[in-house]
Amino acid sequence: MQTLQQHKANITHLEGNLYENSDARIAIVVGRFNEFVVESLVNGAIDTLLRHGVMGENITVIRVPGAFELPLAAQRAAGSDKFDAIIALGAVIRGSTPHFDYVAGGSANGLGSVALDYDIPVINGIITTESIEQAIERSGTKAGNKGSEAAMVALEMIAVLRQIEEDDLEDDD
Ligand code: INI
Repeated sequence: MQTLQQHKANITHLEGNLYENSDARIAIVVGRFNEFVVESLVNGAIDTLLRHGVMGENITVIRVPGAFELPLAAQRAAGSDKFDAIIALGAVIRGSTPHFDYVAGGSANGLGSVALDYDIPVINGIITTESIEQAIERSGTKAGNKGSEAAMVALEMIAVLRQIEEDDLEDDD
């Protein structure tokens, strides 16, 4: 009979790395609304992807009017079979919209559905804040850059999904 320690040693652990990305194909869908903030997210995401070995020719940036349009653009990108992950970037600021909850909730729910319907990582890099100041903080100042974080999440998800697939293939052998 195996001991608890032996069972523990036999557990399979899968976790994505961030360094084997030269073939990763990424779509960045961008809601232009609050462009001043959003462009910093786009720059952060692109910078992080390139620094982690993603090739410029494998990155496509798709711009739409606002965050509410992001799920449809993400869905089209997912259906094209041209991408391994989709990063959605936008900024929904409560101060500037009475329908904040609809825009923020609609875009987040829609992106989640695309991920599950199309079996592809769709990363929610939409910042939702009370004020413009908070949005600025999350787009490359005090509180980091949400675009950059979203890019890392995309790379990790691509890697871990590949590992799950490879692990599955090994089981079939
Ligand atoms: N879109 C945003 O991305 N952020 C916002 O803060 C915002 N505000 O304030 O309304 C916003 N509205 C536009 C929305 O995303 C759609 O483009 C619009 O409703 C047309 O469908």
